[in-house]
Amino acid sequence: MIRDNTEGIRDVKNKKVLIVGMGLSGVAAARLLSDFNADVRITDSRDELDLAENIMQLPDGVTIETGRHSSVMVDGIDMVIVSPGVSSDNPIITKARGHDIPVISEIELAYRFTANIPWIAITGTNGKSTTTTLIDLMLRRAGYNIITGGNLGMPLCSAIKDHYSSNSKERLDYIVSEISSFQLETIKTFRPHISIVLNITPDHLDRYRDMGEYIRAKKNIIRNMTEDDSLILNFQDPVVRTFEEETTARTYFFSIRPSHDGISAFLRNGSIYINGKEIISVNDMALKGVHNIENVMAATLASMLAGAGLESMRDVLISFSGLEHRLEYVDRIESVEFYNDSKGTNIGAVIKSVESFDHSVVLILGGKDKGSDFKDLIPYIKERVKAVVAMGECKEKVVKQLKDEVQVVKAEDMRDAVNKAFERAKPSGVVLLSPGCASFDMFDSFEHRGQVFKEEVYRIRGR
Ligand code: UMA
Repeated sequence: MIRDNTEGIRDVKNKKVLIVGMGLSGVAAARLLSDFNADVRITDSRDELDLAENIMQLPDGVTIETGRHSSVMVDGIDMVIVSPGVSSDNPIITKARGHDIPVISEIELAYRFTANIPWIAITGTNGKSTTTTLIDLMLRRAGYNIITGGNLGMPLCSAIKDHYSSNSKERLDYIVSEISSFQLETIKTFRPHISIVLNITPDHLDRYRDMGEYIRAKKNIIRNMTEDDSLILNFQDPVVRTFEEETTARTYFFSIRPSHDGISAFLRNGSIYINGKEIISVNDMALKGVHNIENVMAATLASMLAGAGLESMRDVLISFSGLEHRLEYVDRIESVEFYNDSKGTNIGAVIKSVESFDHSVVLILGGKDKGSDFKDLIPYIKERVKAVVAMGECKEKVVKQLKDEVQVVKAEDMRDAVNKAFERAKPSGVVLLSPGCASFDMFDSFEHRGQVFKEEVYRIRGR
């Protein structure tokens, strides 16, 4: 089933490789490739000053281009590594393809170095990071030697380079990886031994022509899986459910509803059951929110398939209360609670977060538009949201789409948004930052946006 990893190493030695994008993935790929004697060039559209820190991390001998992607960079190249944020229709990628030069993602590159180790891959529109982290914790608790990374923040090429550099003789049991649709667009041989598809709802429609194109990218996760591999799917998601028809991998379904035939993990009377056995009562779990029940079912199924014991999984479920910026409880001031869900960058994520509260939510929405339709929020807003505070580049769109359903006020910046939300949430209620948009109009990243939100909440507390 598993190939020898020397194939990956032979693939790059003395090969001329062009990396497009000098962010986390590009720098990590350059460092790994240089260790294995590839001849590396890297190009980024940002200017040199902006990229100073990234350039400092590049190994000696790498040819660097900044401020543009000139087409000569492709000349004489054997392979292109494309960063996830670089679209496939970028002219430099089109030129490489036109010359029959293979274009692969950083994840595919990482896989080629480690195809002798079983990979566990997690994708979906929402819940990927939490599910990936749960599996990481469960497998470590069970005593496995693993590497975890991917879209979560630590590029796999980086983790793999560290593993090789440490000269560790210890065998890796698993590689656990959060995988985005961007990373899946350019896989070729990538074949996870266990895959999870959590859900697929509209996202990144500024990059994809339509939902069909987004779904096709996600579906690449099953492309190379065989009957020796295991696929874990959300039975309640009509798109995800159909993946079963297109794979020979053994399929396991999880469902938030009580069981029927063919469902491996389900919820009954407030407890999670797997293969007919009660695993844990939801009340005993530290993670809250309906969507997290699905994440827990998927992670527990995957960890079981990987061989983790029940006790190590239960320990994690009792203690792990969630990741920063994902429906993170921040503070309670007077009788108003503040939650930071800055990672809620699409409408599906906002819905899941809003559904976690009964009523009296003041929702901070807006940022850099990804082609989202805020009208999809209306049924949930009607039930649970008493006001919306709109901010960022697409605030006028938020106002236009929601003003007939709920009170919508505009905010200039995060301070203004938090102040206005607090005033409207009083005397008691919830202020929820779940923007449904990317952060790059006003912040460096979703983490930065969440941090600024929390600072504004602490500022109110200190008043
Ligand atoms: N760039 C170009 N030309 C372009 C576009 C971008 O040169 O046409 C350059 C930018 O100037 C920048 C670099 O590419 O210097 C950025 O590359 P990137 O956007 O691919 O970002 P990385 O820093 O490599 O981070 C990526 C993921 N980013 C994206 O998918 C946009 C990170 O996911 C991931 O954590 C990281 O690799 C490690 O694997 C972030 C993300 O937002 C969190 N992901 C999306 C999501 O979760 O919704 C998919």
